[in-house]
Amino acid sequence: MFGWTGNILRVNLSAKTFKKESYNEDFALKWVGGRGFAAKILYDELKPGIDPLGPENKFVVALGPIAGIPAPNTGKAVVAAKSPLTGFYGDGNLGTRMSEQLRKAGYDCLIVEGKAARPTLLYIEDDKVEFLSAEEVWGQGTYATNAWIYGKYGKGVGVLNIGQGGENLNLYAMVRSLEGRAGGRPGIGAVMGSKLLKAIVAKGSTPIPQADPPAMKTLGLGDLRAVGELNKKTGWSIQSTTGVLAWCNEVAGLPVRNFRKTSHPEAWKIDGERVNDARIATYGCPNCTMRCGVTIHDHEGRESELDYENVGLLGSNLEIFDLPQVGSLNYLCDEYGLDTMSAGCVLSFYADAIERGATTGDFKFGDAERAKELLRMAAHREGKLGNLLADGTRRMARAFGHNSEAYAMQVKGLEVAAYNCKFIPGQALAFGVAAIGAHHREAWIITFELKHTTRESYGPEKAAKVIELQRIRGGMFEFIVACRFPWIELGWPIENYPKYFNTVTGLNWTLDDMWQRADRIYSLIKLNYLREFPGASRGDDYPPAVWFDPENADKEGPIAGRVLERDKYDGLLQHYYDQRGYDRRGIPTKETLKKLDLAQEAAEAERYGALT
Ligand code: PTT
Ligand code: SF4
Repeated sequence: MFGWTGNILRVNLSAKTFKKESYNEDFALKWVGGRGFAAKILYDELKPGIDPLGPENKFVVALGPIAGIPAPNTGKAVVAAKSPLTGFYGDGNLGTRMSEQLRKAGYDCLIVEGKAARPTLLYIEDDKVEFLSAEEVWGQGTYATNAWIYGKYGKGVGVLNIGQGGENLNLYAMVRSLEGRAGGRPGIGAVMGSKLLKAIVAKGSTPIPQADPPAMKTLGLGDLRAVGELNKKTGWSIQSTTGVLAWCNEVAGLPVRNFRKTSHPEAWKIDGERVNDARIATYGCPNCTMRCGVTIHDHEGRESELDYENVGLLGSNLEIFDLPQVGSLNYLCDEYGLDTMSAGCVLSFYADAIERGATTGDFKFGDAERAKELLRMAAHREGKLGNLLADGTRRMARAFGHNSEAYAMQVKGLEVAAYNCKFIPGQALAFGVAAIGAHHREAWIITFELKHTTRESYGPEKAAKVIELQRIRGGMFEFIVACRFPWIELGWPIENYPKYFNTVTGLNWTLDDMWQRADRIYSLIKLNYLREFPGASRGDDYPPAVWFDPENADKEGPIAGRVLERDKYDGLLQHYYDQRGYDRRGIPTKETLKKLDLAQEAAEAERYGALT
């Protein structure tokens, strides 16, 4: 077997034991790696109903066949667990040298079980595993923790760590890497915190097994250079992801005032041009010649790395149009290890709920200083309010009542990304049916929808596009494990990815082989959801109710008077189910499960009444 090490490292923090386990070729070919490995392992090993913050939950780091190989943008890793925010499978994908170092240590996957007795740093070096004290940095943010680790081990190691948010079990706490990236939106950092696992460091010395190393070296290094050239030519990295803000504002798709409005005259103050003007440095993940991270000085003079999602949800959505202040909120999320996207939605929901009279409080849209205090309180679960804010919008809405769930911007418990779908049906569907809740990772259909189709359409072509993107974005890139940006932002041909995969593994897969695995993994995550929530219905695949509310329509601008239409959305959802081979409740049919080779997993789900 080439491309896979064939090994999983299983660590038990309670017993301070570890085991090198091997897996066979059938497992590798069926689940490939990354999200595929994580979803399968967690499905098989976790009983439905367990407490995500209890020792029975497992924290998984999973890599894929091309992760860590010098080739375009392979410096990524998947982190996964049962999510404390959504109650079912959750994951994230972040830039980290772990991708290479864990594989060089001999493992494609790490499973962490149990709970440590004291704050722990898990150190992995080839066959050695050590359970070291992290008490010195417990209570500290990710910047100090990264500096401490850097001081001990230098820069060549793979590092994942958490901040105070993860330690205090904030339900949208993230995992952060030494490279400053963050992943695991649905509270995967809180799962690390629940295990008193402050950090993981990995270092390896064995080359990753490859079918044809010289061919891969020539191909990978040549393509890294070519992607770098293409990037220079397109100029994409000048604004990077923050370039999206001006476009969203123009097409009435920007979140403003808890998604009440879709554009704002002051949006230009925080757009990509302003971010580039304020740029002080450029960041990149390992094996990347695009380097999309842009840092600016925040209000307090610290260096803060901005992406579109962060600016949209901590900026326009809170009506904060002061870039350094947005930088400060972003910095605090990184420092505490909170997901900027959920944090932005939590704060905007809180301001909205106060304004609409569902609760009382002293926070208003536009108040950056109070927003900073609220983030601190949420990260530390300070007092009643801190606890409330740490639980995410769905639980907050349940606590507030007064029909506030209608404008809590989440699907399946995960807060929506920075695209205001008041009248963008395809993107609304993409959020509704995204595997782990309302993440744009799965299907970012908005540009296709607004550039190549009409906003009015709820036709089958949009359902088909969502599935196509789910296969590519939520599928292939998540199981071979590479960053999707060369493809999506520079138009780097998608056919290159099976080429890298085949050169590393010695196989001969086509894109269709990739899509087959993508569909299997997507449906396995669906089974995981159904097993956790038997009786789930198509209503679970709806976006927030406020997007259907005529009272919430824009009063002026390109979509004045328009919102999503419920009966038409329902029709679009049905197109999606039909094309996926799911029944009217959104449950995969027996034939579909058989076709996807999920019969054994389906039988398991059936025991919990998930398919009836
Ligand atoms: C991702 C999500 C995103 S998606 C952003 S900005 W984006 C936010 N980044 C955060 C951050 O930073 N700090 C923080 N405290 N919270 C944050 N929350 C948000 O997290 C990310 C890039 C980006 S920037 C995107 S779109 C692409 N995502 C990829 C993906 O998901 N898969 C893949 N194979 N390739 C991808 N390439 C791009 O990577 P989550 P990252 Mg993160 C600081 O993982 O949980 O999915 O959350 O991944 O390495 O930080 O890079 O406009
Ligand atoms: Fe990381 Fe950006 Fe490069 Fe992707 S394009 S690997 S997110 S720096």
